[in-house]
Amino acid sequence: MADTTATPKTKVKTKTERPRLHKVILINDDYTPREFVVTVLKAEFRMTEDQAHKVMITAHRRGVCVVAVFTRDVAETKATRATDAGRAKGYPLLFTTEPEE
Ligand code: NFA
Repeated sequence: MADTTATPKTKVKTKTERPRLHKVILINDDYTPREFVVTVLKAEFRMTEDQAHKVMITAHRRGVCVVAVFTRDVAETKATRATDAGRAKGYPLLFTTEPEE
C-alpha cells in the first residue's frame, strides 16, 4: 500500500520584491522666485516652511536637490504637478524623477 500520509518535501515560497523607489529632484533655474519654490514644495510635498526652505536653498546653491522618494507613479505625478504649478505662473521651475540605485 502506498503511504498517503507523507508530508510534502518541498514548499513553494513566493518572494514579493519591494517596488523600486524613485527620487523627485528639484532643478535650479535663474527665474523662479525662491518664495514660490518654497510654496510649491509645501503644497505638493507636504513640507514645513523650514524643510521646504532647506530643499530650495540646496538646489539654488548646488544646482539640484532630492525632494523625496516615492513609488514610480507617485513620484511622476508629484513631479508633474509641481512643474505645472510653475508653468501656470510662467516660471521654468522643473522637477524630474529618477530611480534609486
Ligand atoms: N535660483 C532661483 C532664484 O534665485 C530660486 C530657485 C531655487 C529656483 C531652486 C528653482 C529651484 N530666484
